[in-house]
Amino acid sequence: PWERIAIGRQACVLRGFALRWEQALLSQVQAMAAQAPFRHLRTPGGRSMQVAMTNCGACGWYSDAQGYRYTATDPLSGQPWPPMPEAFAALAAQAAEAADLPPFAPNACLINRYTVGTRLTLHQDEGDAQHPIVSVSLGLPAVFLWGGDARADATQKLPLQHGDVVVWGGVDRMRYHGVMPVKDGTSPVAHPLLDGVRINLTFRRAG
Ligand code: MD3
Ligand code: FE
Repeated sequence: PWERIAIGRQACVLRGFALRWEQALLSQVQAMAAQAPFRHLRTPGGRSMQVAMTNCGACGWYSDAQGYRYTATDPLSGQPWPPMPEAFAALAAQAAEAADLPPFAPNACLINRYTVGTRLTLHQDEGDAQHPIVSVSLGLPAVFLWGGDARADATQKLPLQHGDVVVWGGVDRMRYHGVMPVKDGTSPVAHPLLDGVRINLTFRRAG
């Protein structure tokens, strides 16, 4: 009961694709946030990010005054990031397959938390374009901004709902993107983790 919508030559939305993993995703994110709490990272320029973040998997995305990088341990605790649950890796691999992209084995999962009013300004993700990116939306809906290869290129607005998955590979991997300020509303599923928030899981191959 999911639907695939092309948004680029090698990018698509899989509407409702994550719903069969919903309960596993919610309970596992809650468990890992108890170990590696959501926090507001600092940009290299010294600003605190609006989106709160944590990670699971062998490599965690991190940013501070020293710059952006992937770390094996959570700098807050000195402990490894929580391991990537089987269900997460399975969802990411099956989403890449559903998007007709090569086999995908993520080793990094960045977990973004947006409260009402939070946005993510237009940016480009670094990284290895050999590997796709799989992104899962949970909780409050959001409007994704989908641009081109240059910051000044026109952007398209793409509404994303609870359970939607977006996959980007190859030629679409370096496109500019962002998230419009999240509007107040109610999550389609009642869960303490989703109270007034949007959660996004972003799977990557790093290192
Ligand atoms: C599009 N997160 O964490 S999905 C990010 O919804 C990020 O939280 C957004 O942008 C969110 O960097 C958007 C992830 C995403 C990642 C890489 C992309 C979207 C992308 C690469 C190309 C195009
Ligand atoms: Fe991004």
